[in-house]
Amino acid sequence: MLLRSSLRAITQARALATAPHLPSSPSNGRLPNTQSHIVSKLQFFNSVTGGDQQIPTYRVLDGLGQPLEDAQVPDIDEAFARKLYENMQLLPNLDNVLYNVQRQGKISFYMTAYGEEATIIGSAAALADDDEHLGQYREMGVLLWRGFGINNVMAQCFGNLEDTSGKGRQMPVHFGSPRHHFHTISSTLATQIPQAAGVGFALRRTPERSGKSIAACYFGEGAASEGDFHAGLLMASTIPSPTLFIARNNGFAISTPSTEQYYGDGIAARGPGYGIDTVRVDGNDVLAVLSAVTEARRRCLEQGRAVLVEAMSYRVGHHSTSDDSFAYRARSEVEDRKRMVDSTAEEELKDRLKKDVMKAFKRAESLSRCELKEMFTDVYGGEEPWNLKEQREELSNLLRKYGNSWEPWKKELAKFKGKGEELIKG
Ligand SMILES: Cc1ncc(C[n+]2csc(CCOP(=O)(O)OP(=O)(O)O)c2C)c(N)n1
Ligand SMILES: [Mg+2]
Repeated sequence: MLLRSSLRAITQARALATAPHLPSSPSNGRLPNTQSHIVSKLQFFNSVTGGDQQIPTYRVLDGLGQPLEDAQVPDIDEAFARKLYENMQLLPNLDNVLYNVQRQGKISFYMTAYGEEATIIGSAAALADDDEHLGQYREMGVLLWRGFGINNVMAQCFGNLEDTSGKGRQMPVHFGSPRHHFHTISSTLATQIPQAAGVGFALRRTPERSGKSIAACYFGEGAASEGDFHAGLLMASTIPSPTLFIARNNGFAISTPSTEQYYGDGIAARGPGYGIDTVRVDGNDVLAVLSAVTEARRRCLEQGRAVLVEAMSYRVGHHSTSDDSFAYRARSEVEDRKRMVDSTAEEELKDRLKKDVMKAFKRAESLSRCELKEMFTDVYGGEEPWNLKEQREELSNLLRKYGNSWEPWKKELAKFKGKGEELIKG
């Protein structure tokens, strides 16, 4: 008796839950907004590819650089291949010099991209030079590919008067260049991800760029643990926009290994959760990255929707010059990986790149910083607010008091164009 009345109550509740305005389909039993099949067998799952399999990793080349059987090698000419190769050599050359320059105390900070050259250059090569780039901080190679030039790289890192990114007001590696469609780096992790979804949407709504340009957003697997990752992907999926998300999974977020960063199948497994076409690629295989990102970009434009690429690599260098990674990983582990990425560049190319980089370094080192007054310019658009006026006045007064008499300040002021005189005079 009790059982019968309970069953009746459940059936009535189910009828109520199935609101009459919902699409009726005999197969889904009027469930809202779903194509899901009805099954009578209780089954849990934990894999987006089925059969408890992980998402595969796409490769074109084997470990020795030979094409895999059945792999489709991208159709590139010799000049393009050479450009790829040169940029993949230039990046570590710049890294070597700037890392050591920081160690000598000549710049305040630096971050290398050792081990991620193929991911960064291969993906840059698959983008159009006017695709909007929203990066994390390890993607200087995209700027190199786009022709930013090593003098500009040096100027930004030294913060000298040729620094077009920010007139010396940003930390090294925080590049920005409207001309190269490279949005200024902000090291607050993952902020670029929802911003990219917005930029992608703006591109879609701009007639002359719609269907032609995408927003390309790079981030690390660590940044993908931030709420902004989820906000960005949800936004790009529900308010469709041609936004290409490129997750650089290099195994570490400073000292946190990726094994502690997620329990699921990496970052790629999250794409289908947002209804986003997704691919995982071997980030050490430049041709695979080139092919995967080319196709991902094509899909972005064709569907006007987001795509996710997860590039698997290994961070060979320390996180930054503020980090000593041998405190949390074995030296031998890094040496093993290093052997895999060791350069086989021709000596002539190596020498040429080294010379070019050293020349740019010497030049950057010899240049003054921007005028000190620039510290207060471009902070806000429009009229200068009272707080900046007050701060400038305070600095001027201090400079008048100590600028020409106290040795440490005199020495520091000598580094600026005009030696701070414009502020002293007021
Ligand atoms: C919001 C925020 N939290 C923490 C940090 C400190 N931080 C800087 S880089 C980093 C690790 C990021 O790792 P990942 O995204 O994997 O990028 P990778 O450095 O490996 O390229 C952390 C935690 C930060 N910059 N911003
Ligand atoms: Mg990482």
